[in-house]
Amino acid sequence: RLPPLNLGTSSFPHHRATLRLSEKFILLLILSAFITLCFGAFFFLPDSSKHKRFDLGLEDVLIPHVDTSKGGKNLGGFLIHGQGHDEHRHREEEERLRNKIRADHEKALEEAKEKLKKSRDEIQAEIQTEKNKVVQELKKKDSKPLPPVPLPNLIGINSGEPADPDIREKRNKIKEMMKHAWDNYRQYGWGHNELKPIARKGHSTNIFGNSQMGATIVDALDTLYIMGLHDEFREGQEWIDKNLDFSVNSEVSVFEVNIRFIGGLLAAYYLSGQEVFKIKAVQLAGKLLPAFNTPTGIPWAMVNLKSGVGRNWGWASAGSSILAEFGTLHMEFVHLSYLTGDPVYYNKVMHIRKLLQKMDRPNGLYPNYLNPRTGRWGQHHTSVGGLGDSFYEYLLKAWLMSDKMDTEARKMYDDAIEAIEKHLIRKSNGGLTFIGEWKNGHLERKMGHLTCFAGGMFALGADGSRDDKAGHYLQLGAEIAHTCHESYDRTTLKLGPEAFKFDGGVEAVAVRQNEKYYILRPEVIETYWYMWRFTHDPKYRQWGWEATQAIDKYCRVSGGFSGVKDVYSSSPTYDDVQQSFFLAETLKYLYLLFSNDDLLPLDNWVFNTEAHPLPVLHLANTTLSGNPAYR
Ligand code: DMJ
Repeated sequence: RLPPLNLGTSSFPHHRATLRLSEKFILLLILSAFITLCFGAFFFLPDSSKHKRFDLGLEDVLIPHVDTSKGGKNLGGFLIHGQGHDEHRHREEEERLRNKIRADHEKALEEAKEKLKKSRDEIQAEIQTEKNKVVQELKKKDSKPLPPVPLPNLIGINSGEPADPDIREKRNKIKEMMKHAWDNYRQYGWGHNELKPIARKGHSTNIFGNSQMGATIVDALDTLYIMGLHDEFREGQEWIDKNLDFSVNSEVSVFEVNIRFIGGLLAAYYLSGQEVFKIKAVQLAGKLLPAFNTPTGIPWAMVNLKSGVGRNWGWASAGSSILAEFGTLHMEFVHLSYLTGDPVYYNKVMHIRKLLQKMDRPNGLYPNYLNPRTGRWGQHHTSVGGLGDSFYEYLLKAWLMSDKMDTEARKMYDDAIEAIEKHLIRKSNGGLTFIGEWKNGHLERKMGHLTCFAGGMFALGADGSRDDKAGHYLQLGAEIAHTCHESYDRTTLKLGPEAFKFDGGVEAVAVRQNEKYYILRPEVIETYWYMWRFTHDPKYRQWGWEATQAIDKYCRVSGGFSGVKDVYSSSPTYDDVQQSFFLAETLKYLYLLFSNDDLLPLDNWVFNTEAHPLPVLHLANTTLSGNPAYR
C-alpha cells in the first residue's frame, strides 16, 4: 500500500521524499505510455495525404463495399463517406463513377486512334520537336561562358589562288569533287555520320557509337571553309548549333572523336572565329575526360558519353590501350587548356607522356599495346602504320605547335625515329625504301597505306633534327613518297592498296585479297603535299593529279564517292562508304597541293592527324601548368 500523497508541505520530510519519488515515477510512466501511443498512431495509421489519389474516383469505388447504412465507420483511417445515406443513393453514385471511368477510357482510346492515324513522318516530327526542346534545355545548362583568350596569330587564311591557269583548273576540279561529296551527303545522309553513296543513305561504324553525330559535317567544315564553300559551311554550322548533342547514351572511340570532332571543331573555330565551335569542342572534351579514370591514367579506347564508363577494344592484346590512340590527344588537349584556361586537359596528356618516358622500350621501340590497369606493355609489336602511326606524328607536332619550345617532345621524337630507322626501315632488292613492322623479334616486310604518312612526317621534322640531319630526313621523306607512289602505280586503277609487301620477289604490291582495297585514304597524298611544300618538285603535283583522276574515275558514283574493293581489278566493286576523312583530309591535301604556299603556311599552322589545321601557340607569357616549356 502506498502512503497517502502529501501534496503540500510535510512535517515528515522522509515520507515526503518517498511520496515525491513514487509520484514522479507514476507520472513518468503515464507520460511515456502516452508518447508511445502517439508514436504508434503516427507511424501505423495510414497517411491521409495518400488518399488524395482516390479523389479521381477510386475512393468512391470503395464506398459500395462498405455497409454504411449501419452508420459511418473509420476503417484503418479511411473515413467512409455517406454515413446515413441509403443504398439507392450509392447505386446512383456507383453508376456515375462507372460512366466517368468509361468516358475516360473512351477518350484515351480516341486519342490513341488519332495518334495512329498520323503518318510516321508526323510522329517522328513530334518526337523531334520534343527532343529539340530537351536539347535546348541542356544547351542552356551546358554553355558556361568561357574566359576571353587572346587569339593566336592567325596568318594565311586566304584564298591561296594560284596564278597558273592550269593549276587553277586542277584546283577547281578538286573543289568540284568536294561539292559532289558534300551535296550528296547533304541530300542522302544529312546528320548521319557518313554516307553510303550507292544505297544513298546514312552510314556509321562503331567508332562513332550508335548515334547520329554528323561526323562528316564536323570533319568537312574546315575544308569547306578553305575552299571558299561558305554557304555549305554555314549549313554545317547551323546543323552543329542546333543538333550536335553529346549527352547521348553512346559508346565512342576516344581517339576518333578527338581527332575528327574536337580537331574539326577547333579548326573551324580558329578559321571562322565562330564561338559555337569552341563551345561544342569544350563540351565534348568534358565528355571524354572520364575515359582517363584508369589506375594508370592511360585512357580507355572507348567511353560512353553519357555514363562515362570506359573500356578497351576486345581485339587488343591483353586488354591493352593502343599507342596511336592514347598518344594522339596532345595537340587538341593543349588547345583546349589554352582556350578554357583549365589545365585539366593539358595535365592529362602530360601525364601520359611522363609515364611513357619512364618505361623501358625494347630496342628503343614503343610497342603498340599498353595495359591501362597494370601500366605494362602488351605484345611487342611496333608499327609506324596502324596502331602506332600518329603517336610519333604528335611528338613532332607537339614541338612544332609549341613554337619549338616543347623540347622534351622533340627529344622523344628524335629518339623514337632513330630506333625506327635502325630496326624498321629497309631497302628492297629493287631499291625501294620501306618501313616494315616489328613483330615479336622479327621484321615483317610489309608496309601499310597508313604508314605512307611518314614520308611527310620525316620531311616536316627535318628542320631541327638532331645532329643537323635535315638533308637526310628530307631524303628519307622523298624515298617513302616514291615507294608509296609505286604502290599506286603498280595497280590497275592507279590507286594504292591497303598494304603491300617487299618479300619473295614482290615489291610494293598487295598479295592477300583482303589487303587490296582502297577506302579513299589520304596518307599518300598527304606525303605528296608536304614534299611539295618543302621541295617544290613538280613531280609531287603530277602524282597528286594522277591520284585525283583515278579517284574521280573509279571511286566517283552519282551518289558521292565510294571506296573500291580491289585496286588490281579492272572491274572493281564498291564498298559503298564515303568516309568522313575523304572530305577532311584527302580532298583538303589535294586542294592545298594545288594552292599557293601562303594558304595556311607551315610555320604558323600544324595539321592534326585528321588534317585539321591548328595554329602554333606562342605561349611565352601563358602558363599551362607543369611544363617549363610553357612557362
Ligand atoms: C584518319 O582518320 C587519320 O588520318 C588517322 O590518323 C588514321 N587514318 C585515317 C585515314 O586513313
